[in-house]
Amino acid sequence: MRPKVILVDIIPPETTPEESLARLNELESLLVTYGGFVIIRKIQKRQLPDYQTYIGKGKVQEILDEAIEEKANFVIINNILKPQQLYNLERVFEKNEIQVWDRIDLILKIFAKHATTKEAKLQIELASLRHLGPRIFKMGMELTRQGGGGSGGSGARRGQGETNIEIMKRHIAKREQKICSDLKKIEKNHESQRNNRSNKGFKTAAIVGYTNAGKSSLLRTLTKKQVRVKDELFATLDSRIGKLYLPDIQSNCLVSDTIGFIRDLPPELIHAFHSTLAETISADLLLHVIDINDFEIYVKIETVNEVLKEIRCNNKKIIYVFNKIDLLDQEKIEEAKVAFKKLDPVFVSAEEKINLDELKSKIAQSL
Ligand SMILES: Nc1nc2c(ncn2[C@@H]2O[C@H](COP(=O)(O)OP(=O)(O)OP(=O)(O)O)[C@@H](O)[C@H]2O)c(=O)[nH]1
Ligand SMILES: [Mg+2]
Repeated sequence: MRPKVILVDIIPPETTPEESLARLNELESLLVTYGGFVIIRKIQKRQLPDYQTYIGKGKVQEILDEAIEEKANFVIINNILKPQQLYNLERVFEKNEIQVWDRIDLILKIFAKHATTKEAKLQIELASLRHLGPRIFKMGMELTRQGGGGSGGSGARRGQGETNIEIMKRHIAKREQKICSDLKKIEKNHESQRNNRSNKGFKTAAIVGYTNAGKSSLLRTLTKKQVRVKDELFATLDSRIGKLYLPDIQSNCLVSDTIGFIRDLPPELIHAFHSTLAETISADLLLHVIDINDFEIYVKIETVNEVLKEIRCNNKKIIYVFNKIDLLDQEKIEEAKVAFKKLDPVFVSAEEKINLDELKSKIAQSL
């Protein structure tokens, strides 16, 4: 049975109605990708998150009452919560067998569902450990307190609680170390493949962009590489490479596809995917794919640019590729050409194979 979910978004008071709707719609798409369905959507304006529970005491009670009444399985909060806040919420909801997730929990679950390669699986485990780790410590601290950390507690029992935390910490640290060293080995392997390719004189172009923009579709169209294309967020979690012939310079270049970006991703999560993003980081050129029909096009371009900055790729050469023009009429395309003139973009349709020659020429000129 698909889990029933209550979605909650806490937004700053100045957020416009369109923006808040778009945020919730994106969260709902994430949830659908995960396999759940929404029963209640809640938006609350708040200048500052509540220190203890993020959403505030009154809201906690309100949501709990509704969750019980509607037999919800999950409450998902569209923000990044502190471990203590998630822990406090979990304590309230778990009595009714309702799980509480934040945005990162949900994204990690989708990642886990889509991961196929060993590399992707390890990276997700690393990201999960880093996200969940502090919450596990909080649980350990709670044990300590229950075990008699207060003034009346006995030293021996407090000692037991501390031991629990220590054991958990050690266990997590050891696992993290092991994953990092396994990932390093995989990365080394990729690196030598990359060196091999550049020794052969291949130039590389890496496709980047917001999730669902059509990155894998573009790779498939340009290089005939068989890759997963799906109307889902985070369909791709690993990097794929295909060969593209550029008639203008009569030579081949390599094009890589990678994981899509999304707003509100903490840097730790991006860094956990370092190994997958290595192809992007080492590329000679970036193709930033943008869904031209996206209502939030400016926010998404900015989000991708921010992630590129985070992985220190913002100074690379970039071609802006506005995709899915088959869904727009000519008049709208002309409008977009004017609006985005400064980016000097190429307007294509990966699916309908429109304007690919222009894109190839531009790639050839930029390499
Ligand atoms: N109409 C139209 N749809 C497209 C085009 N390119 C991609 N799509 C659709 O957009 C959806 C997402 O495409 P993908 O290529 O999987 O997008 P992605 O950027 O790789 O997505 P993630 O890997 O999930 O981040 C799919 O349903 C595609 O069929 C296009 O040129 N026109
Ligand atoms: Mg993809």
